[in-house]
Amino acid sequence: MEFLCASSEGRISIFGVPFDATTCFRPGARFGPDGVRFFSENLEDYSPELDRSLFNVAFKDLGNVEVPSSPEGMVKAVELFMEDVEVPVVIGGEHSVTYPVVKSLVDRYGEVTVVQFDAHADLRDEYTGTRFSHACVMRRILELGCSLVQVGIRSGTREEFELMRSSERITYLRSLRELPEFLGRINTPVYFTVDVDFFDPAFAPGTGTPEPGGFSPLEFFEVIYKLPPALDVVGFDVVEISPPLDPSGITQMLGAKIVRELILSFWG
Ligand SMILES: [Mn+2]
Repeated sequence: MEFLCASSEGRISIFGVPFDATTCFRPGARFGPDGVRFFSENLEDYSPELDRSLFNVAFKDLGNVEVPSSPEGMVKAVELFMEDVEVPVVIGGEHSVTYPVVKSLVDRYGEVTVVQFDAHADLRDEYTGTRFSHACVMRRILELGCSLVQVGIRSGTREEFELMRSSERITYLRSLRELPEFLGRINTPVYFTVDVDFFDPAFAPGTGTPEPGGFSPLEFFEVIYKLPPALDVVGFDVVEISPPLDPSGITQMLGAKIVRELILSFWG
């Protein structure tokens, strides 16, 4: 099954990374890519807020990357897959899948600003015996030389929050409303990573590590619509959607709508 309105051409490529081997609490995100594709069938191609349709944007759905169960193997497999991808739209999988995608983009563009919507800082140096855990992904991305903009973070260790406050390459935005103005001052290519636990568990219960006190989909989309039109967006991902924990489907449906609205906002 392909994502709604996918075609055989275009420089934008959707692909899934069905990997959740480092998930510490409740796995299931490996079923995210196919779940989001299934629920995309229930979406309209047309976004009334943007007055744009997916039929007017050429994008492919390349299916899922074949990933081994080791995090190091996953990183290699996704990096290899990225060689044939110009503009990635990635459906996870757990958050660790973001690392090899951003690494490939940094190799290509030299400098990338990563905007992270998430409940968790993901800045641990090591977790459960691996440095490629989903709890370490933003620490690894910092090591690539990226600037990091964190939005919605409300969970982490004291050390992670101290790093957030002291690092010159991390900007922590307390309010969603500050994001458009902040990104208006950025000159580098930008990559967006949306961990679905950024949203309040009331709106997105189908995720492995829910964290109360999050944002609503309406607040998120209103900010996306206000982003500067000249922003050089080189890709995005939606991660941590776990279909086994999402019997009503609303989290997968939210993931599908994020994919549609971000494609239409950035490249429509
Ligand atoms: Mn998270």
